Order: sequence, then structure tokens, then C-alpha cells
Amino acid sequence: MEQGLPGKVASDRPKPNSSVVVSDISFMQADTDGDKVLDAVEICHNSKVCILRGRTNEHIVYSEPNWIGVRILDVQDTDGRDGAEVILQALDGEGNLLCLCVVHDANRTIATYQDTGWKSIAVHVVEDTDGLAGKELVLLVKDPQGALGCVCVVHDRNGDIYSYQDSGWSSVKSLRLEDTDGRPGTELVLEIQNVGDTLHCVCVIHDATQQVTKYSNSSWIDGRVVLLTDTDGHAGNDIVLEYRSSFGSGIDVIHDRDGTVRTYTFRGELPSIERVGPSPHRQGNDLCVLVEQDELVVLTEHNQAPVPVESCDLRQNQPSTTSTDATGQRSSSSV
Ligand SMILES: [Ca+2]
Ligand SMILES: [Ca+2]
Ligand SMILES: [Ca+2]
Ligand SMILES: [Ca+2]
Repeated sequence: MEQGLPGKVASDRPKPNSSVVVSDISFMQADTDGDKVLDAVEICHNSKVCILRGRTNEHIVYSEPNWIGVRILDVQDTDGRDGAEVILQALDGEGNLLCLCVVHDANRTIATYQDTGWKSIAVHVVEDTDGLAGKELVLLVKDPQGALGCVCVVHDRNGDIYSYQDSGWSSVKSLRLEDTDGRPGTELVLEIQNVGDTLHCVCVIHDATQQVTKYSNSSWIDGRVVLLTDTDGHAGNDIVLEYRSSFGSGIDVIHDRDGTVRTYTFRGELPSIERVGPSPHRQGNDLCVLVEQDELVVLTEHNQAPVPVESCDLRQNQPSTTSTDATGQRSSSSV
């Protein structure tokens, strides 16, 4: 935990089930100067970053005069060049954000990222989103009322910040990182709610091409992304959405690779996905789903309509490399 920081920092705490970077790192070892020898990174004097170079024992202090508090969020390669960068948030005496800063120890510089609109940010992940060397910083920026300002991606390799936003976006219910299009770079899969707290869209940010693909349906009352898995045998994970609508319920399988959606509708309450396993007909996984309380159906790309089955036993088709737990959800998937 950080030392001596004003209490306001606590409001930046992540909500459960979000993937906000929570590690307030007070000490860690990483090769920060790129010489392949571990260096020691720590918060020192409450508001400075100190690096002890492993090879030379040189002690280097990084700080700015107005930094009153500092949190180290992560240590990762963000510029694609040798050495891991130190990613930090610097705060003023009131706990307000001064900057998201990146210490490039290899060349002894600090890159500063800030914007007048960044009153509150949560750094969600450090991940390669653009398919180019170095990991990007993914931020959720909120206005003082807590409404979503933007999803911003900081490209430390060249200093570019891409801001993704839409007037209909009120809050982000979940943010997952998956390759959904089979092309370089990890996509950001967002469940976005409108002001009424109902599902506005599943929106996929393709940071590599700076494009946002919006999947929405006016009949949705409520919905949630339950699974990302490959259902069609093409590169990229497909997005499985359960929803309630004015007509009943349904499952949408979103193929972000080509922007198509396969919709299955049911009369009753929300269906429940019982198992996920390799399709006997083709590459990709089938979904076995309990619908209408007691009917089992398999959703397969092979058939347009759900296929009634007696049981969800897909075991004979499962390759030994796929780990599937008791609920049938692959452990590698974000559920
Ligand atoms: Ca080193
Ligand atoms: Ca680097
Ligand atoms: Ca990158
Ligand atoms: Ca991709």
C-alpha cells in the first residue's frame, strides 16, 4: 500500500469483477534499463521512484517537484524497446491526479500523460492492443459525476493517446481483453450501459485500426457477456451474450472477425450454458444450453437452429488439451 497518500485515492479502487490494475507496488525487481540484469524498483521518500541498477549498483531517483503521492501501477515493457518501464500515477496534495507517467529507465526519462478531463482514471490493463511492440495502457476516464468520459489507450511507444467515446455510453459494466478478430492486437470487449443502466451495446474496440464495432439490439432489456470462446473455428474468440428481450430471451454469438451475429431466441427466462466443447462437425466449440427450464439444446455453427439433445455430454469429443471445468467453461475463457 502506498505511504502517506491522501485518502481520496481510495475512490479509485476497482469494483469487484473488474480487471483494474490494483497492484500498488512498493517494491519489485525487473530489468528496467535493458541490460538483462534485474534492477530494484521502489517507492522512496513517499513520492519518488527509486531504481537501484543491478549491474552497477547505481541509485537513480525519478520525481517531479509537484508529485506529493506516487503509486506504481505496473512494471512492463510499454515502448517495445529493451527494458521494462515503470507505470505510475502521480498525485497532488489533495489526491488529485497529476499524471499517468511512465519512467523509461533505459534512457532516464519520464513520459507524462495527462489531460484536463482526466479527473479520475482507472488503469484497467497493460496489454498489447495495437499489435505493435510494447504494451498499451488502457484507461477508463470518468467525469466528476462518475459518468464514463472515455476509454483511452495510451501508446507509450510513440506517445499517442487514442480516445474512444460515444454519447450513448454511460458506464462500463465489464471490460475484457481478448483477440476477437484474429488479427494482431488484443481487442477490448466492453459491455456498455446507458443512463438507465440497461445494456446499451457490446462494443469492441479494435485499437490496431482505431475502430469501434457496436453490437446492439433495441429489443434487449438486459444482457451480459457470459463467455468468449471460438465457436466457428476461425481465428479470434467469439462473444457469447445472454439477453432478455421484450419477446423472451436469447443468446447472441457475435463473430467479431466479420461483424456478424448469430441470434438464437427462446420463449422463457434466460437460458443457461451448461457445457462448452469441441464441435463434432467442424472446428470450434459448440454450446450446450438449458432452455425453457428443462430442454437441452446444442448451439452449433453447423446448424442455423438449436439442436435438441438428450444430454450435454460432449466429453467424447473433447481434446485432451482443453481444460474444461465442471460447469463446462474453459478455464482459459473470461467468464
Ligand atoms: Ca538491468
Ligand atoms: Ca521498454
Ligand atoms: Ca503494442
Ligand atoms: Ca485482434
